[in-house]
Amino acid sequence: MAPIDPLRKVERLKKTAGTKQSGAAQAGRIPPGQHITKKFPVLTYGETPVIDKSEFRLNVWGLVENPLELTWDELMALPKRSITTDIHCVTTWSMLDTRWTGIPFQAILEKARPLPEAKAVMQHGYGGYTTNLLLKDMLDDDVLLAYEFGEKPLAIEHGGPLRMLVPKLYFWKSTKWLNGLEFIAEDAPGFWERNGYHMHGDPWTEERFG
Ligand SMILES: Nc1nc2c(c(=O)[nH]1)N[C@H]1C(S)=C(S)[C@@H](COP(=O)(O)O)O[C@H]1N2
Ligand SMILES: [Mo]
Repeated sequence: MAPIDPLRKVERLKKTAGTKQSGAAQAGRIPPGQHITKKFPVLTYGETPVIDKSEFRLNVWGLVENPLELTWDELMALPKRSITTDIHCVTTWSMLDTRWTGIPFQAILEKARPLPEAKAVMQHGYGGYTTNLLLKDMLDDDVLLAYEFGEKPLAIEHGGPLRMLVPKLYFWKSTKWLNGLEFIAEDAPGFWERNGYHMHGDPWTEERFG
């Protein structure tokens, strides 16, 4: 499959965003310009990395008191949490009542202890994907390092073994194949943000493009 040119993709999305209608029954749960999908689409830019759990590492670094390099087993020893939530992709699909299990981001914060000057987090994925978030947007208790979807191990195409999940923002803010969390002093653009996507990405105010 030919790689998608990110800028062309953004131009195409700008034309189609907001053109699909949502069912009245679900009004209030579907952000403007979104429609419901039942089948979980796969959206990946580039190759799908295959990560063996024995090789897996999660690195946490930058403005933290205690940088971490966690193996899969060390990660699994942390507290876990299951949630049911809605997810919203900037390409206009939303999925309601998705079921996830993972480690609360809060548990990572407790171990790594960010310094007061840490204002933003750059998520990193195997393969080089990055996306930026303000730390204050990651403090909700539904922000997970997710490893199960629908009570099953997270499928590789959806980011298995581990992905970020930040349900309240567009889904590009949830890095698949997560392997790094970098705490930084100022917000800085990640991959899609450098290619035209919004720095923040709130679906309710349609922060699609920057
Ligand atoms: N590592 C990585 N994470 C990623 C992406 C990607 O290409 N690589 N795509 C993002 C985008 S644009 C979306 S919409 C969601 C898609 O997740 P899904 O494939 O599980 O639906 O993952 C996000 N996280
Ligand atoms: Mo996306």
